[in-house]
Amino acid sequence: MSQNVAQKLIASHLIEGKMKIGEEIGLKIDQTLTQDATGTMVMLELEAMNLDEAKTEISVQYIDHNILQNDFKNAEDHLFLLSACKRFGVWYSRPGNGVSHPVHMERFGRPGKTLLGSDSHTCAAGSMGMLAMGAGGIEVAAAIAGEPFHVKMPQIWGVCLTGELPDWVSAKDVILEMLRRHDVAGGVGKIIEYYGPGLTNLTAMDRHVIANMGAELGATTTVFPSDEEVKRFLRSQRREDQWEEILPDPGCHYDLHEEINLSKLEPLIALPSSPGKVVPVKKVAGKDVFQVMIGSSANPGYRDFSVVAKIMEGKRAHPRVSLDINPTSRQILENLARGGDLERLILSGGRIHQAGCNGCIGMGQAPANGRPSLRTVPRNFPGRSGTKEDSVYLCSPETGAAAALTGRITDPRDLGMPYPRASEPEEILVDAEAVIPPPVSGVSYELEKGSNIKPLPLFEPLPSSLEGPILLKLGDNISTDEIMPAGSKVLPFRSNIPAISDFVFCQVDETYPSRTIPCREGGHFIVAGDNYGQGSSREHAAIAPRHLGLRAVIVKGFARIHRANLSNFGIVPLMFENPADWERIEQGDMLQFPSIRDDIQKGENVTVKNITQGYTMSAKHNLTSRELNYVLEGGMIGHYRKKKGH
Ligand code: MIC
Repeated sequence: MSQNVAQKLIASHLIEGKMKIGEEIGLKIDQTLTQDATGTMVMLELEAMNLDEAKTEISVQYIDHNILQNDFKNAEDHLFLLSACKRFGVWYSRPGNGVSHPVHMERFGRPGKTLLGSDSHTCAAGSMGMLAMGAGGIEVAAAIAGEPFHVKMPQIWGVCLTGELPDWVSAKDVILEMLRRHDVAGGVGKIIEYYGPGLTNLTAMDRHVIANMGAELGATTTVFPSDEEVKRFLRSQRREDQWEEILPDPGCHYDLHEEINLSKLEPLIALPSSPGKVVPVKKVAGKDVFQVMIGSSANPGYRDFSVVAKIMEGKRAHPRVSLDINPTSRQILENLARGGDLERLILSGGRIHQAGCNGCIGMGQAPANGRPSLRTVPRNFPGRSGTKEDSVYLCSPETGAAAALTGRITDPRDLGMPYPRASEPEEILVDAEAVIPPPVSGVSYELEKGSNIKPLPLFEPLPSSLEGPILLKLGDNISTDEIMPAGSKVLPFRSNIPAISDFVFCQVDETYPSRTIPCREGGHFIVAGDNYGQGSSREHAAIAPRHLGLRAVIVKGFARIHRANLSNFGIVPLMFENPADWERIEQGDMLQFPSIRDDIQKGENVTVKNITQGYTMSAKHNLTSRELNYVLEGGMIGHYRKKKGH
């Protein structure tokens, strides 16, 4: 039977279940990726699992998020991660090497392989014909330990690209167009597969831009075929021998269809504060701009910096604009230096930062309150920049450069200059030594735990009944940046759950952590609307609230990774049987779940009594038998240790 690329990748890694839409499947994982902000927990989880050595083909630990070293914490965490890499047989990408996603593509990405990463943008590697997915840290830990990764079989959404991108329009505008059409939940339960004649002029790094922000659509992942362009990319990285052709079979079937005529696209921009609020740049042109940030995993390529350098060449950034340049990999920085673009960026007033995520997650570069900041990053959830009242727009490097020059939001086509079409040089410098391989196996290494590393919390099993108050009632599309903020102040506590818990929901309601004090033992609840927990893979958005006594969340709908994180740490993920119940339930209401354990164990809907308002309602859980065990046993670690007899 003819198959599309996604089906081929799934079929070749299927070890549990059937490829029936909505049914749980178990996939063999070949490669893993962890970054420092999620990796410390992953390594503690591997320790708790008693792992001796990684069972994957390749596992890589990147240091890219926590790279501002305000005090000892981040530096100590990095040393811990280095020791863990030696202990578990994992590659170590040191600080300054760059963002995990482009570096992984340069050094390790391989068509036909599966990649699981503790970062929601792991899907970027779909650009090279991989099945690459983001997941919570503990699922990545399990994959490193050789366990399959479980996910519901998604629908495959074929997006046919035709035509060719016009001048001043680039890959970012393609994914912004998808977000304009489908908004932030449009990809939930789907794999997006791009195909068609329009692919010819999209480089592997352009495809990375599009695949990366599939996460913003909520998609399980995005895949591109592994074609001649992927071969060229691997050749440029001196890894052509790792290329394998993977194309959709002629006449293959897609569950859903879409077409984008690239020739018809125009420069687009996402307004504050959602990646889904996309409009043409010309609609908001003229607004004053105070910061332009170039870089991040959403626009990581050599081209993305080079085009800005060429637009800015011989000119200076507008006096009120801070032009922040965040190179995404050491290798790209080396090549920009060799080709002269780095000099052009410096001369145009650019502020050159180290290679890494930096301001994308508020690790520095926070903008002024309410002052528009145009960024080529993937997301602009409220407060994510580190400034509570921020005003962040998402755009292409071309649109960013135009604003840097004029000081206003500007359609780059109005710059009145020829389009400086930038591309990667044929021969690039390849920095194959930057990532440190694991030592030969057989030697045992100690974990170096600095004082910032606190023990992994273990939670008790679910009791037969629960009673407590609703401490928060929230609306639709609550992001994990709102649940568990990032930023330079909070991120250093990623390996210290008691300390990071003080920041839970601080963007939304600063009183939440203190209001949990009387109900940490007995438990409390949160209700919310649709697409709850969109955005990142950070399991801290589940572990920290659980530490504060959160026992169940009732929503209209969940984002995939966050829902899994909740059950992985023993929080019951529930959905209103009747979504209209969200309207009448109030913050402060006392809820009782008289038989929650029994209801879940029997696979039945959960009975919820609203004691304050005097009514009873029903909530669905849709837990698979695997997830059900995690919830009953207080989380995945408890279950894993029981299974292994620890
Ligand atoms: C993000 O872009 O939100 C992050 C920071 O990379 C997260 C990971 C994290 O919170 O550590 C992600 O995308 O998963």
